[in-house]
Amino acid sequence: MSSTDLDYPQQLFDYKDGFLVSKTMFTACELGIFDLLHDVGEPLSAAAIASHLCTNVDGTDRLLSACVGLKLLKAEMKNMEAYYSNTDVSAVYLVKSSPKSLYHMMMYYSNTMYTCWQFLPQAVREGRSQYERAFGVSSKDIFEALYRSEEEMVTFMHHMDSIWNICGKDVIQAFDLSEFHTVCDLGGCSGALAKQFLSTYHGSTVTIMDLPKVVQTAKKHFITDNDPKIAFLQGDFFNDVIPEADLFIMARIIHDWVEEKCLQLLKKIYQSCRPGGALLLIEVLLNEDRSGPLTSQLYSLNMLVQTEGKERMPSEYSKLLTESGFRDVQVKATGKIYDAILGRK
Ligand code: SAM
Ligand code: ASE
Repeated sequence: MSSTDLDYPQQLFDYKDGFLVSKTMFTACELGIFDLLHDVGEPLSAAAIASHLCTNVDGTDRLLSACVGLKLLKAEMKNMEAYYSNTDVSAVYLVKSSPKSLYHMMMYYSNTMYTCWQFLPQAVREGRSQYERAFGVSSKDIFEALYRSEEEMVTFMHHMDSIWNICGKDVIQAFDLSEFHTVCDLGGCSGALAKQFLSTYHGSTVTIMDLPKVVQTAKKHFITDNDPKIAFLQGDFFNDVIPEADLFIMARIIHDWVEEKCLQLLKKIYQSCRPGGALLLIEVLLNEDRSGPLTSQLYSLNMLVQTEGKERMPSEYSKLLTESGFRDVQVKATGKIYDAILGRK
């Protein structure tokens, strides 16, 4: 820390205001400010925006102004009045109908995660999920709690989907997987990553195995085209048969569970994996020396407040895979949030 930081702790002021920044962006998304400016296609005044959205003019004016400070909106002055429009980043990522929209991710953060994180001190004291305290749902299985209503399940699934439109290609192309034809995506949710896989490896087919109510919700709310290369299988990967495959994909699965359940699941996958086959894990990674990345460190706290899992270091994933029978474990960093780990049978 330089002496100027000690005289004036800007860093701490920025951190303290972090949640004010998040909540401002979430609120602008929730109220539909970016959607309105996109639909209208021309700059609007605060009064016009408030009138369209049925919101208070003064409150809307302050929210718009803060969004300008955050570079989520641009303001231009005409006759002493500000006219607002989307910046490029808002147009691509915050407009709900955009192909790369993060709208649902923002809503999941603003509602579910924000509520859970109010109990971070309790989570650290007790070393366990605060889902029950936050939402009053008690359940042995964290996913039963996570899917406490159909609406919540749809938001969670959209949130899970949205990242793969942005960094799905990077994780799928981290290794050359073209030799694997029969692929099984365990806990593959609505199939966003499976689609990215098939758009790179045309000669393969993917079976997505997920809980029955997730598969039903995927079919009801997410499947727009009937891709013959994608099949859904309803089941519980802990208690039901895992189909045979050349390649198993598990994206953000291992980080949900305690060591013992991870090993139980990985050993079961090894049994269903064809000789010469492989397992691809997709997870955020922690540095071995605990130096970061900050995103992974924060996500590990999120796993504490929401699940029974945690984020891990490459050495921890290598150990889990090796103990389950896999060999030649390779770790590839993509430079984005999620990295890839491959183990072979
Ligand atoms: N792989 C997806 C991704 O990265 O976008 C989804 C990851 S999400 C954190 C975990 C997934 O595992 C959910 O889709 C959940 O329904 C599924 N899941 C949880 N428990 C399961 C079980 N016992 N059997 C099958 N799927 C399960
Ligand atoms: C899970 C992943 C997530 C279970 C609950 C979750 C995420 C949010 N809640 O497996 C996504 C990854 N983490 C973050 C912080 O976005």
